[in-house]
Amino acid sequence: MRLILHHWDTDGICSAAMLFNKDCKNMTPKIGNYYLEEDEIEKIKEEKFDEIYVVDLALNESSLKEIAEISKVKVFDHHVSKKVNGVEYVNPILEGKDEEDYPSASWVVGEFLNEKDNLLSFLGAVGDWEERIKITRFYEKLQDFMKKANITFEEMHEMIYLIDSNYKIGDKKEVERAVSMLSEAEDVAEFILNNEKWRRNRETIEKEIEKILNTEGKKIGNILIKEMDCRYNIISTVARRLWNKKDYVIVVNHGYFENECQVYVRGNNVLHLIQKALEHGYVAGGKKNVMGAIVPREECEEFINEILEEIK
Ligand SMILES: [Mn+2]
Repeated sequence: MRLILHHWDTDGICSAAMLFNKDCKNMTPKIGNYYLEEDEIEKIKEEKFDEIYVVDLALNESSLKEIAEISKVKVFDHHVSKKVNGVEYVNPILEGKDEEDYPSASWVVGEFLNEKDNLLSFLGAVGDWEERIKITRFYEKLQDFMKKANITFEEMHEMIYLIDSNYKIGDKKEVERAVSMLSEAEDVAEFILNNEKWRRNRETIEKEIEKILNTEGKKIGNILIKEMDCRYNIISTVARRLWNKKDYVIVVNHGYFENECQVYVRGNNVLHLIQKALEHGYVAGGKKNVMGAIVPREECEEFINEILEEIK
């Protein structure tokens, strides 16, 4: 039996669905965690898997080391990460390939399985890049596919929103179920677009986001600060919608974790902020335009002040 450990977003779910068969089980970490908790490791130990695939998941080094001691581990990914000894990697980015040629884990998996011409493989890429995929050289491939499959970009986008509604609403079980369902669906597009449960999720989330966008934020110079108290994992969506693509926006959610705050910053270059968060020992990550960090409640205010000092 093989375990597929995957990210909870569209790319993670689609990549896992492509790799899934009847000899697999799949699992996502607790949503929001980029590591495995003690009981999750125990569970993996008990099941005595022959092999573990880690898919589109930037798992922290110590979790990866722990599961590598339990079983053979193969990582399918497109994130930059530090290699762990004894783990096998299918990650062209680590071999120096360009992210425009490997925009998602699903595309990496598609190449591995020789199934690139697959809706799931493209969905992962659109999920990770959204509109920005249009300014990459990958877009030509996507356009060819959409034309052949008779699917519009808006429909692709809609599918992503529906798949992602599961993690945003915090339904880990449904995230996990989605993998086998997508892998077994006869018409994947139809299955996603007509999924009643996912559509209801989407409405709930959309209402919540609207509510947050309509509350007043705080402005310090050009920096917008928005605080929220929401039990859904929608902070990245809120931050993206608030960002005007030139100034900084800081979003803090007090309501998702019990003892920590989620902190998101969007700006033209926030790499130095990721570095800062990591120096504090926080679970943090991101890309050039976005930083996400999980900050202990009592350190949150101070960390925000530190960010402000850094960027204003
Ligand atoms: Mn991804």
